[in-house]
Amino acid sequence: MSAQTRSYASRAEKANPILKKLFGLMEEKKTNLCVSVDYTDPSKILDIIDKVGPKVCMVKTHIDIISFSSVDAIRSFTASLTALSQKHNFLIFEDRKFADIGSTVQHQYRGGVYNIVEWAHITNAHSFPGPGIVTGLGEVMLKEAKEPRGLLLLAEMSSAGNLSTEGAYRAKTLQMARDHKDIVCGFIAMGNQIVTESGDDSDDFIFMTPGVNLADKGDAHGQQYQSPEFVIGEKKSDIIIVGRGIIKAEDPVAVAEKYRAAGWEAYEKRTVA
Ligand code: 5BU
Repeated sequence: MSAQTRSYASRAEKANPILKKLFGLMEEKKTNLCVSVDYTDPSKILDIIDKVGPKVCMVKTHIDIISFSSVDAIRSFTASLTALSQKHNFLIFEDRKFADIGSTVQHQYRGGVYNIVEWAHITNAHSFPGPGIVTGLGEVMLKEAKEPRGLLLLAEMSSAGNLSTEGAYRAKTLQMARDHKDIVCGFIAMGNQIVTESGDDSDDFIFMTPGVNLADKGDAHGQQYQSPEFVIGEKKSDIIIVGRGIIKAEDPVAVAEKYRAAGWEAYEKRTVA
């Protein structure tokens, strides 16, 4: 049976620690929704997360777009975010998109002013620097993090004209993931085909898809939107990532519930066991 007709709960059984935790809380909270809270005001971010927290399995951040007044303010924000993730039982995904040689990304991941490895359960990286980016980040994850961490590789992007469809890019990205399953827990991709087209180990990975919106088709800069039904039901992704569809809505909590319900219904329809 292909992975994406299996329940999240059954996939949790043999999963690594971070996916076990994620699949478990998704099933418990009945949500495959990740909200992307792309505000720049830190208090606004924490406020909306406290409200939509019960409806999501994951909160996605761009820590470097937030207007912090000091390094202490960063510390206080990440501490509050961690407290909210415990209160509402969701994972934190810093959408950092690392893209340098292994040695440099190690510093970017653990150091600077953001200390991402300390508070983000999941982060992501481009594959174009080659396997060194995975082993570099992996060393920090496995040797320095106090709790399980996971890395997503960007196999595909949602923006028009992106280069991930060129040549062997996807196949090489997939190979990097297969070679490092203790580090790479999944992909940013438009669906699960990037794995299923060349093997039956899609079960070992989670697939997360940005570019999801119920009202719009895109934006002025090439973003392309699909529906939760299409992404989860047709493309067999596991998690929908929704930003402006929720955070710009008049009633973000009510709209988050709509996305949660749509994503979950599509999951239940495709699930056999
Ligand atoms: P939106 O408001 O739902 O369009 O926001 C989408 C978010 O997902 C935003 O934070 C992007 O940086 C992020 N994203 C994306 O849109 N497309 C991609 O391929 C990747 C990330 Br990777």
